Amino acid sequence: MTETATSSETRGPAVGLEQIAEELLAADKIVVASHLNPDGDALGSSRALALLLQSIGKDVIVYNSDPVVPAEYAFITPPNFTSEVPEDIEDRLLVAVDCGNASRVRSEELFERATRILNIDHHGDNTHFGHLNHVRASAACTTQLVWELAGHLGIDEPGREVAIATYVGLVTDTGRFQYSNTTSDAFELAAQLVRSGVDVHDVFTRIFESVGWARTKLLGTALRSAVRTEDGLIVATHLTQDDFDLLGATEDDAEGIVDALRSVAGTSVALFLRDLDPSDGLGRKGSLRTTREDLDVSIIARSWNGGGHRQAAGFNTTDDLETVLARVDAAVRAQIAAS
Ligand SMILES: [Mn+2]
Repeated sequence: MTETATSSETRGPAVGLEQIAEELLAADKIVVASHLNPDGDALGSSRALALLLQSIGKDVIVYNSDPVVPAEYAFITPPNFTSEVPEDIEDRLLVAVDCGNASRVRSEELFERATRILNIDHHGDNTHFGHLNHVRASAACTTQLVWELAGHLGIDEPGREVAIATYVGLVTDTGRFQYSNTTSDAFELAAQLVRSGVDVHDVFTRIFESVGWARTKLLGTALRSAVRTEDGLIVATHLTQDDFDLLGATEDDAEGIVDALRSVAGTSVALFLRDLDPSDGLGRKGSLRTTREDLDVSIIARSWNGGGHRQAAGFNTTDDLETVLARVDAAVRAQIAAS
């Protein structure tokens, strides 16, 4: 197995949320950062944390290397949202949310210039890149941790806006309360959030019932060109830059495709590869999903220096579909043989 970044990136200890709160309370200026191609949990936890900190008088900036919030998440755009590294970054406490490793933020400058880093996350393979790290793999989403943090910050009533942002992270990271991370805690949190004013149907309509035409057609293209191994164990597809250009689709429009592949009967692992905007210089992006408890696709993603959860992981590569599929196929069968 390829060595992970864990040992080289580890900066500090694992701590409880009280210690995270203590540092936040002592800071005047803070920058909250999350991962590129932000999802509901990245944006939800960025927004929830920023609103909480603002409510206790902190000067907060929210950083993301992606300057555009996906349309379905526009309603939870974090306050003071920017893709520029703050000029006064040295004076700001950096808090990374929902990032398994520092490179997920995709700003070397941010991490090089920041003098103090806190890390709040729920990815099991988190590298503990913060000076203080609160990583809880049992949490369904990072917003769950931020919601809990509110109490440690002395905020008993986080309010409706924080509840909505928290709920978005919860409903998206649990696959609408269907993935295996949907514990009784997840439902208890949902109940609390509804009591705090979340309109579940309104959130559903905004996120899941507002699918753009380009996205719908892109899913069609992905399904038409899908392939699978002879025994159906692995289903895979690849979208080229041309596929995106023809439909005027963006990377955000690719969300949900890998889940459609995974839902095919008999599939253990779904693989989705797509070309990224050439100006990004990142080659292709791969996503892996498994429905099996005995498989860990994050290990496979790490062989391309990617990462994620046991059941959902991603990586960047310049390899083509055939090469990627061959490596995934071999790794999956080796894991099955060993289990
Ligand atoms: Mn998450």
